Amino acid sequence: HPEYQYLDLLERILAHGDERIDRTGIGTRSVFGELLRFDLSGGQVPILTTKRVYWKPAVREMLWFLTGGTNIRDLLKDKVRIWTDWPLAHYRKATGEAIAQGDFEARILADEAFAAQWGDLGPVYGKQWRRWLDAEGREHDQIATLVDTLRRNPASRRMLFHAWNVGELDRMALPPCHMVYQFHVTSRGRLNCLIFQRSCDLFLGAAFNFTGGAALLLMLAQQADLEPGELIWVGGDVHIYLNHVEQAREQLARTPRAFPTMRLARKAESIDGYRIEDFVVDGYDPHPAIHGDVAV
Ligand code: UFP
Repeated sequence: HPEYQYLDLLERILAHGDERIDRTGIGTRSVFGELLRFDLSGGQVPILTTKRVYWKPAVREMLWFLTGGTNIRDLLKDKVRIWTDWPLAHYRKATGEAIAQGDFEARILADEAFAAQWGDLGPVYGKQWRRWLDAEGREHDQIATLVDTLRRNPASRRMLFHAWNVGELDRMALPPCHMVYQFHVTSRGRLNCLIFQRSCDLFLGAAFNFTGGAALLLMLAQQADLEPGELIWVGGDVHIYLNHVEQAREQLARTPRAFPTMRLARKAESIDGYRIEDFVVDGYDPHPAIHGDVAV
């Protein structure tokens, strides 16, 4: 079962990871340089089964990246709360107000000016993917260019998009983790995607990143009239936070079940036309969710 690639990595990090204090102060066990590959050609996607993964928020996040948005307000409208921690921490620090997460989110939703001031994450993924600003002041839509190249010149070795915009890193709430996506089309018309993720919270983040990546691959394949191929994930610093160790052990005690299938119910008019309702996941029968706190 392909999920054992993930579980074996989890186990190896618990057993042999280098233990160190990280930026968040929580501490991690970490390894460097890992590769996992998942074959999507049969319709199955790597939505982990050894714990429930909330795949809809992961897909919604990917759709939000594609809109080019960088404000958490649009995510909150879809009830996706995974990016709130960073603006919330910033707000608390800047104002000294001990506001609860729910109250902060309610204000972001209710008050557009408040959202503009406190809900923006800076030039994160969406901005770089859709409106990378070069030194001459021109904007580059890397996604549109990618779709165009997939259609016109699928043998290209230059099909990628990148979020690590060095000159804008200091304005981002979090520098990109999954920072490069490279694509490859086989002679038989299968679309492969390689994700390079410089830093990976293997217990919480990875499951989301695989799911979002799979959704992206399906959309791009459909737009370019290709069949889904492999999703290849490369991790730089792959770590388990010390406050996730018990949860990881619990997950390791479970046996994976068959991966679900994911398909698109319709072909959107462009890469910008997909909605969450277009994603159909069948046969997802995971073990129960396991909670873990996000390191901010
Ligand atoms: N992280 C992920 N996946 C993501 C994301 C963040 O695993 O999609 F946005 C984790 C990795 C790391 C932390 O634990 O968030 C980012 O911290 P740093 O910038 O110090 O690597």
